[in-house]
Amino acid sequence: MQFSRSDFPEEFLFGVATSSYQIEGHKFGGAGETHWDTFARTPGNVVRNEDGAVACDHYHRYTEDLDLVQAAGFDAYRFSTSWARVMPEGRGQVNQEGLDYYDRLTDAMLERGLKPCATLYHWELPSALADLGGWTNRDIALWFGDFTEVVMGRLGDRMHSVAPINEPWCVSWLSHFLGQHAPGKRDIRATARAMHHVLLAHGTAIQTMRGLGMSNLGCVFNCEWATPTDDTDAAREAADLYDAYYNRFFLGGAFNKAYPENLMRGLGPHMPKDWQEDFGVIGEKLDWCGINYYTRSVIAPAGGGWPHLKSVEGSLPKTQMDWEVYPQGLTDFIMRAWREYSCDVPIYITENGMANADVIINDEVNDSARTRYLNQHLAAVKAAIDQGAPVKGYFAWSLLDNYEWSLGYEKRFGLVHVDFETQVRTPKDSYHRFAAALSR
Ligand code: IFM
Repeated sequence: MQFSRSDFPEEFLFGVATSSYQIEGHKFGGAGETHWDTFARTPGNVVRNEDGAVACDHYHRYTEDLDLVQAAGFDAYRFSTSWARVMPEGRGQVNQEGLDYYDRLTDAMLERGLKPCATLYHWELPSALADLGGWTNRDIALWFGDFTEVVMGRLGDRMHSVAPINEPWCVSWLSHFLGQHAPGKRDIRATARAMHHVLLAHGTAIQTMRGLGMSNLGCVFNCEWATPTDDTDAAREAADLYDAYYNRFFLGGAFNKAYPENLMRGLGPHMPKDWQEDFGVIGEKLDWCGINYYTRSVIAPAGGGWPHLKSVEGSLPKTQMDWEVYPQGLTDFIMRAWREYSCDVPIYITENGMANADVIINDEVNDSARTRYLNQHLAAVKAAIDQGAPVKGYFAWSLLDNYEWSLGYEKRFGLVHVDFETQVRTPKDSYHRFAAALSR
């Protein structure tokens, strides 16, 4: 690594991130069925129809995994809680086994000196709630508030930080407009509702946690830089609209209590009734802003229906996901979030990393491409800090190779290699280099 801990401000947190469905093994511990289980079982949705039934078996191996986090010298561990593990039907009865598991997990972090950074929802919606319309049903905000109360009523006294929902764009647009994630809808009315309700649920959860006396509450946005394909007005407008529904809708709703006008021209007719009246809840004051950053998209105008745009192939080097490596976008997003949205509250990079076709040779994984990617993006964070941005931490995605949603187990994002047959963990070269950098 080209950096050391001392290159960053004294209190700067370094961590790794994971999520429940991607690593735990959903079939263990009495968890209820989720929309990802059935989405994965439906042909054509997920590579080889793979699901999270076993994943990395973190449910049983969490102490071994947290030992790896501690041994590398990380300060914090970002994890998520599975709604269906805690409340198998999404409402009503609590699965004590599930709640006990998160209780043990939390204590195991604290015993290792790791700060627990929770995300309440990272995509596995209980099927019983999906049956009721899931994110398109306004009541989801209330159901989510109840779930928040149950989980944080038990864990809240030991959390370092909490975000209600991971990546609202993925929960709504990716899953209801593009149909690439569960529930696999492609419907503009469903999309508009899901986009608004995901923010309403976010605000409701923040209010619930404030009611429990909790602090250090934030939101985790996935941000993707939109570059116009050329210098024409049409390309610039297309990129601006992409930026509006990917980035500005969510940042703007949560921090500025407003949605982008160019987006509302197309989406407005499909929004739920009286949506403007919900900003009091959606815009609940936050203590920090989380940015997940991986790549940019190059955007061109296109025919067909609204939004009349498409992503086109860019010219930069790409990762195993086919995502362009564009570290400048991270600096630019931090500066923009700071100036236009989060202002004086701390910014955390809550996810950043790359998938790579890693293989074990002689018990080692040489993933120099990942080390290079991490170096470039940490330099991008540093550049923003040097310009005055209040960035207070960085979490690498991910600790372990895991279930990459519709791409199954093929794409490897981990600092630690996982053999999904034997569950053997092998720290990659990037893990060792990160550990060395943190010790300096
Ligand atoms: O694996 C995902 C994670 O669940 C959310 N953020 C992006 C990661 C890589 O695609």
